[in-house]
Amino acid sequence: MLFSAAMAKTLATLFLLFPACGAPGSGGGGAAGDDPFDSALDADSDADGDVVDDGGDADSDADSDVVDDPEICDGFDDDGNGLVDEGCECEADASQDCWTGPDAVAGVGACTMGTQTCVLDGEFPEWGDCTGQGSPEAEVCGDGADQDCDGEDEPCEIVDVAIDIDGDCVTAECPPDHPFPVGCDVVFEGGDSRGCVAYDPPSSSIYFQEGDVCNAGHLSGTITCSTEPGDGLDEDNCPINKDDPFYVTDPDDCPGDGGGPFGF
Ligand SMILES: [Ca+2]
Ligand SMILES: [Ca+2]
Ligand SMILES: [Ca+2]
Ligand SMILES: [Ca+2]
Repeated sequence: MLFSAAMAKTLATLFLLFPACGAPGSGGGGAAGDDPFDSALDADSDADGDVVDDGGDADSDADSDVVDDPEICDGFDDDGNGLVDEGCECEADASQDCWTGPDAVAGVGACTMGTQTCVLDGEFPEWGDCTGQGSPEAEVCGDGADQDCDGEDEPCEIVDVAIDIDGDCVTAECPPDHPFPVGCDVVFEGGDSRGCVAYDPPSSSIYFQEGDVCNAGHLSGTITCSTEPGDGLDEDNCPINKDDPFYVTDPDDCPGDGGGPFGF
């Protein structure tokens, strides 16, 4: 087939027009093989708003949309191609918050928004990469920070509660949000070799007694409290500083005056 004169003229016109377009990234030079209308940034003018999503996809990109939206100039990656506000106009050196992940967690907890700067690349300025945005991490309970971007700091299942109690024959209480004692680490001040821990699950109270009578003394250390009931307290999970420790469920079974069950 031979080219007609009209076809040849059209091709010549197009050839002259292309280098003048100065597509982003071309540097205006238009090296051989460059296609100024096929940038990865979708800088074309086909008006369909799509970059890679023709046909409406059930995609698996980070924006969690089943069918991607067309890119709009909003600081988000609406079409799920990993680029924010590509094709949008901007003023050189301007900056804005940006986000490429799931919309639901944008700016929540550790998922802080990133920043992108408008850069002059080619003839027109355009938004650069979105950098510095946060991402979800494993939650650390009870530290006041929201690492997994669900909007809250998760309470710890177990907390250590400091105790500092004057006296002997005293009780320590787990707090309402962690009501179940599952351990302790306490020091009795006093001269008796015997110490007694009385705890009956799932009570919130632990009874501590030194010796066989209730005298003035002091108890310090920690009790460990959980959101879930435990099996009880013993030498392994609740050490005390006594050579003769007793672990019972009823305070009346601690060593006492009048010959208790342990012969004191
Ligand atoms: Ca995009
Ligand atoms: Ca956008
Ligand atoms: Ca946390
Ligand atoms: Ca959280």
